[in-house]
Amino acid sequence: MKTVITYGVFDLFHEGHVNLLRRAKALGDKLIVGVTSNEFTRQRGKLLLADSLDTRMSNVRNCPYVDEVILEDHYGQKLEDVQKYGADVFVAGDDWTGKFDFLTPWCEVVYLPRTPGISSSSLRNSRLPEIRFGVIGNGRIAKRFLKEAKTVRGGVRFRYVYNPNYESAKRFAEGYEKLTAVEDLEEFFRSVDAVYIASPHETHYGYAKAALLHGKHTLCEKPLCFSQKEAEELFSLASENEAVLMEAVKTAYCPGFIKMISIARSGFIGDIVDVESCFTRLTEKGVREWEGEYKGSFTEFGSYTLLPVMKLLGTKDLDVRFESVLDEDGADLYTKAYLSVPGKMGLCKAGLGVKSDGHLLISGTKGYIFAPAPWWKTTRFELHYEDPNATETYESEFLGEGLRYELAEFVERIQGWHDSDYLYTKEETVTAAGIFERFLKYRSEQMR
Ligand code: C2G
Repeated sequence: MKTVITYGVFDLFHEGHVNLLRRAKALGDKLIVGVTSNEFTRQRGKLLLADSLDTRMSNVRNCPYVDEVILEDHYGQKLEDVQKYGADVFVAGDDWTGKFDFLTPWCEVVYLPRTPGISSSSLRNSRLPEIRFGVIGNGRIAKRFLKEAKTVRGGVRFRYVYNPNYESAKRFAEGYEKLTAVEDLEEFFRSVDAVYIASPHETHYGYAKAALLHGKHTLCEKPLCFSQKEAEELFSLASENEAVLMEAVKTAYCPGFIKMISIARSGFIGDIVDVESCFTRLTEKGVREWEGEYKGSFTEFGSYTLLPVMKLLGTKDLDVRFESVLDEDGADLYTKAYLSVPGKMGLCKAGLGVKSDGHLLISGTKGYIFAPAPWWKTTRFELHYEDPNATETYESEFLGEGLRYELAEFVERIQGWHDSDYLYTKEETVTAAGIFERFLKYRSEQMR
């Protein structure tokens, strides 16, 4: 009996897949197919899948050429499976030619010609409604964002860029094939379905409000705004105008951070009592971070440091007080925000003018979680207990600059695949805005 094995994601199961499976089966007597898990698919760089794992596995199982379906969820598994199932032949499409030659000591490796003209990506793109995106502002973050956006499909098309300085927008657009600079803001809003706001802090609220009033889905760089009332108003506008509103706190959408928070909330280290987070980046004077009403360290990094504290202390009855070291212009070089709810406390440290270790430490009644710097790009975290031998380490991928994850989430919500904001809730955004409001008041009082 000759066993053949092959693997794939099999999203939107199509004729190309069936052809491959038919020819694979013809090479032996039994065909085993590994279907890639969602997490492993994401780890390999594909962020948006149209079908659930259940659907993808059933489609493969119902294909008449398939005898057995297994789950593929890690690197190295193909070699393990070839040995475990005694596979005689390994099959992949010829888009993979050469990639699996390392299996030849154990089995025959065959690359079959792909069926031309069809792929899961082209189906996803043609079935999903196109989302015409516009970006407001064309600074450093916009550039990084557009680079990352290329990895997120799901109908996303970045088409327009707006900047009150039209010449600057035009120069920016020249660097991209299909991006057009628009001079008039009204025309910009009329041309798009969704906007990404990447302009200076003080303009976020105004642009977000205008975008939502035009019924446009809005992804706004952090901080969304600097008062609780404004944040509440923006969310009301979003719901009245049936638009998705998300604050782009990238860490909230990254797989490693999501896993760490879920583990912390699942009782692994007992009850959470203390959360300490720190983000510093020494920054020379003369750039945006040191200018304007919202300059300084806490407004720059507070959105990150507040995130794990709000996730683990909650937002209800959250008390906060601050200590800052200010420069002669009233910008905070360094800020500590002390947060508390009954029985729990948190500390957020932010520095543009002071360097500290950017780790996250979550302390509980049975142990603690430690994520080393840069914890906001969570790739690794450790669980420690009284018994030093019981330490556990968790790892997760963090692809590129990590901005792709927030965009993928935004796109999933726009496409209506789900409507939950659990990764970064409205309450969390509103609470953070309220904390910034209190901070600005504290800081101006210090200057008197
Ligand atoms: N395929 C094909 N013709 C197409 C499209 C896909 O023959 N028009 C083949 C692919 O080459 C692959 C299989 O169908 O062998 C599954 O394709 P995908 O679902 O796109 O999965 P992929 O990302 O290629 O993962 O072992 C390799 C990977 O695990 C396969």
